[in-house]
Amino acid sequence: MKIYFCGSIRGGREDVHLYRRIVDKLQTYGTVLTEHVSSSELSDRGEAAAEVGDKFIHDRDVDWLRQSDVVVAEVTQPSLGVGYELGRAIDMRKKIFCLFRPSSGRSLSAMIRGADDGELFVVRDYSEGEIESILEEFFNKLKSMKSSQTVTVSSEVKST
Ligand code: 6IA
Repeated sequence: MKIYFCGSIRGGREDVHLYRRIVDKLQTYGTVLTEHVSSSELSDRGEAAAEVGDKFIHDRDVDWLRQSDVVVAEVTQPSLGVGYELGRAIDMRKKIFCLFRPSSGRSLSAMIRGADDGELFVVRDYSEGEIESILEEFFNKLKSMKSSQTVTVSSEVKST
C-alpha cells in the first residue's frame, strides 16, 4: 500500500515529533511516500532545498499524491500546503484520514471539518496518547473493507 502523509512544513514544525510517531506507525502498513515530512532535519536553509526548487517539490508531491492509495494528514498545525494537498486529493477521489488535536486550543478550518463525509474523507479528533491505536483502528477497517470488496468482485466474476 502506498501512503501519502501530510504535515505542516513552512506552516510551522511544532508537531514534528508527532509526525514521526505517525509515520513510524504508517510504515507498518505500507510505503510512506512522504517520509521527509516527519524528519526533524528538514530545513529550508539546506542546500538540497535550494537546489531542487519549489516547482520540483510541488510537481513531485502531486505525482506521489496521484500514486497513493490512502492519504493521512495531521491537520492541527495550519498549513497552506496540507490544505492544498487535501483539496487535490478530494478531487482525485482518494481515501483521506485527517487527525486533529483539540487539546491544541485551535479550531479546525470549516473547509476541512466540513469536508468529512464519513466515508472517503474522515476527520478524527484525538489526543497524543491515542496516535497508534486510532491508526490501527483506521487501517483495520480499511483492510476489512478492501477484502469484502475483493470477495464481492470475485463472486461477481464467478456468476458471469
Ligand atoms: O505549506 P507547507 O510547507 O506547510 O506544506 C506542507 C505540505 O506540503 C507537506 O504535507 C508536504 O507534503 C508538502 N511540502 C511542502 N514543502 C515541501 C518540501 N520541501 N518537500 C516535500 N514536501 C513538501 C520544502 C522545503 C524544505 C526543504 C523545507
